[in-house]
Amino acid sequence: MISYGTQLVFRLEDNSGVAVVRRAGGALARELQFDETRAGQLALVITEAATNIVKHAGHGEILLRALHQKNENGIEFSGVEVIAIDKGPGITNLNFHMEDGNSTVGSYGIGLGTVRRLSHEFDIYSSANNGTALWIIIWAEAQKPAQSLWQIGAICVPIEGEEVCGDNWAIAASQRTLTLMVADGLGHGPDAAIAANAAVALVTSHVDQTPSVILQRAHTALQGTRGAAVAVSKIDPDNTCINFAGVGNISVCVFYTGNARHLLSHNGIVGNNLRKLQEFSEAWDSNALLIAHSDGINTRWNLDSYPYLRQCHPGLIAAVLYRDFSRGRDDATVVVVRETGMATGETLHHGSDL
Ligand SMILES: [Mn+2]
Repeated sequence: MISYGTQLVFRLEDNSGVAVVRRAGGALARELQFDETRAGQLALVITEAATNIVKHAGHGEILLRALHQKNENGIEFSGVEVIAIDKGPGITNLNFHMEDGNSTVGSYGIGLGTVRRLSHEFDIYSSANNGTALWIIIWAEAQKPAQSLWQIGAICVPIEGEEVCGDNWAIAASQRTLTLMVADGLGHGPDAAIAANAAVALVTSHVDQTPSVILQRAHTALQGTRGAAVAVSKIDPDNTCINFAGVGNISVCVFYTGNARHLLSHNGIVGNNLRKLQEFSEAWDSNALLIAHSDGINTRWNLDSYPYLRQCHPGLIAAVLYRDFSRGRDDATVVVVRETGMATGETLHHGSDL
């Protein structure tokens, strides 16, 4: 299971922002002890992504964070996740631009084909007039860690102007079950973060408990804090079910082939006012997709209006939903989970038939 560092957000408005995000990537590479070659590759990839945003879309965002993953033999991998999003014109001939040497920015850029070649994980979603989203991981090591049972994508960013995020999320695996919590501390800023962090800290230590027990523990742990909206989902693929308990405004939805189910949270504030605690169970299958988000994301999104996005890596799905539905006046969190085994990453996904 991957562990995720704090996501850093860079809002790009002009070329001066490109250097800022490149330097931040350099700092992450040093922290994670990337060798010179890998650090250089990360810098190239970030520069290309950031330059493309400024050049083609005018503005957009780059999100960076450190990743850590231990494999079965206890060997630790460190990597950097790069997400680049814009609402620009989109790339009209994705296949052409994915070929090595075909640059989208004329003679200076390295081109998307090179970005893909330098990245261990790469997925892109672009649609005409609706922008481009890019999701990349570069590991410090030559080889990437072995694929785990779960594919996870997550965005968790503070409202503009705040240093810390008042939302938080955590994922923990026990055998083949996966427990996910999304928590939104009341309001935003440091006090909201204290509440959200106290809630998500329980996930690893309570990974064998049911969602309702975890929620009850969170209620106790959050006494004296501002309180939070908290939703806990536990996916059990062997028993083809997902168990769920939530209090407050966290939206959780499971998508199946052809239909979807919203999981119901009760009103209340964990740590303050837990009126009703109820656990629900829904079906899970190996093609299902879980999407959970805080109320910093508008609920009016519809996956059907994004052709092929469902097949993309969850990191890309989270990025597109954040890009298009972030309310902009609250912290925003989206977590997307699916089982591995679906073909992703190696095919190109177009948002429209260009
Ligand atoms: Mn909120």
